[in-house]
Amino acid sequence: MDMIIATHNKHKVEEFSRILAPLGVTIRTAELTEAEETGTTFRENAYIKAKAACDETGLPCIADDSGLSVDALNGEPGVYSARYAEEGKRKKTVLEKLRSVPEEERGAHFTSAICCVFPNGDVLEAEGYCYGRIAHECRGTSGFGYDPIFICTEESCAGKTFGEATAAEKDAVSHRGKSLRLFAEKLENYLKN
Ligand code: ITT
Repeated sequence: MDMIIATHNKHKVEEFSRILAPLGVTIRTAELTEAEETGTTFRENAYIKAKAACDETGLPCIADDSGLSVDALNGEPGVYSARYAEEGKRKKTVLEKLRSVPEEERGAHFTSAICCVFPNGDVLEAEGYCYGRIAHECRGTSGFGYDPIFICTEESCAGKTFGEATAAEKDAVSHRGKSLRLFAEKLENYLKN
């Protein structure tokens, strides 16, 4: 099945494509108006993006809203991950704020909320989480966003930052890997009915 992805983030397009392709979903991009993310949760923002794209194209559209929640910062940057500090200074801002925070209090997790809206109004949703801790400095150049400062403690890339992990190692345990695999299962059931 073909599906339009509602995102302006090319890294998400790459991750969606490589995770969903083996599950039988082909991701397509489209020139879309940027929807204003006025929600207070990842789930609300994912719906806002997918619904706006579906209204604009008349096709099934899928969106992800995601972010990094840091325990020692009361869950910040959370839904504001893409707007936290100036572009290029986001990782540094988190590292700076955690400068004197000890190892055992550097816990963090990523969340990915997926929402797919169909032209008939049907909605499919899925969420995924990935746990780890914040490094003391940037490590690795793979991935995007906060990847170089997020040490994943889950199996397959335990101890590496996502910046040091291969794409396959990240996808196996990442928030987006989990949310998209769950989404693909829900889509399969939806298409059967
Ligand atoms: P769209 O809204 O157009 O999809 P965006 O990048 O603005 O693109 P979000 O509003 O969902 O997307 O913000 C997510 C931000 O959280 C993203 O820009 C990164 O800074 C961070 N983030 C999410 N997933 C990540 C991942 O897998 N690795 C590193 N950082 C991630």
